[in-house]
Amino acid sequence: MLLLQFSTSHYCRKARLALGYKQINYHCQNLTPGLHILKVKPLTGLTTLPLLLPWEGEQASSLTSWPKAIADSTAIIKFLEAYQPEPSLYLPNPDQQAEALMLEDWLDESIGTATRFVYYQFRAREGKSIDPSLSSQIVIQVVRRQYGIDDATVDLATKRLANALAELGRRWQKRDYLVGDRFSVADLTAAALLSPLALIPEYRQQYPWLFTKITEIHQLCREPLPPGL
Ligand SMILES: N[C@@H](CCC(=O)N[C@@H](CS)C(=O)NCC(=O)O)C(=O)O
Repeated sequence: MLLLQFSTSHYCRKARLALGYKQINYHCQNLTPGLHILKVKPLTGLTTLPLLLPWEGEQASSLTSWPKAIADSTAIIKFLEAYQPEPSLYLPNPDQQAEALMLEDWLDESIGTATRFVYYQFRAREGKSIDPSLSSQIVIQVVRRQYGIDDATVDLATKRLANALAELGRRWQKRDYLVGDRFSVADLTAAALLSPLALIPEYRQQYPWLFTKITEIHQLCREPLPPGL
């Protein structure tokens, strides 16, 4: 399998965590932001990464009626569950599974975006010294413009993150897992999409339990720890 990715993207990290959890052999190809569109759009019609090419590098006999290219981390996990059901990231109890998928969607659509806003604001300001090179600062400015990251939107994202962390903390501190009594797509998604916060000192100080959890989940999924951990 081949995963097309941006090496620093937290959504691509989510796909890698799922592949690692299932111990599926795969290769990564890192694409250049902007130029990636030339390669990605013809394959799926979308411009976002991650993108999984399940049969790239596999024997021709593996070619089946399964899709040739899968865009979106949620669709990638759904595909991996069908391709290799064990160990499962989905829960056997239908109500708990519905809750896990709802949390995955909330984390993808709301919290992963809020993390991006807070992270790129930090990298442009207090965290500029992490990589003050011109090329890095240009990428940061392009991302800020692309997503409309400014003081007002970061303020909203910061509040959304605080509410999300209160809810996740309440669940994770009560039990080991966000839903049910075993690891699921909900835990994996939270660990991936909140991982950029590991570089921000305020979050490290205020939410130590979060980074313990992110570390444990990366170890479980055999994925190198995110920057800062
Ligand atoms: N819902 C998507 C979000 C993916 C996403 O936002 N990817 C960003 C990188 S973090 C991207 O590819 N941005 C480039 C673009 O939109 O052209 C998923 O879960 O895969």
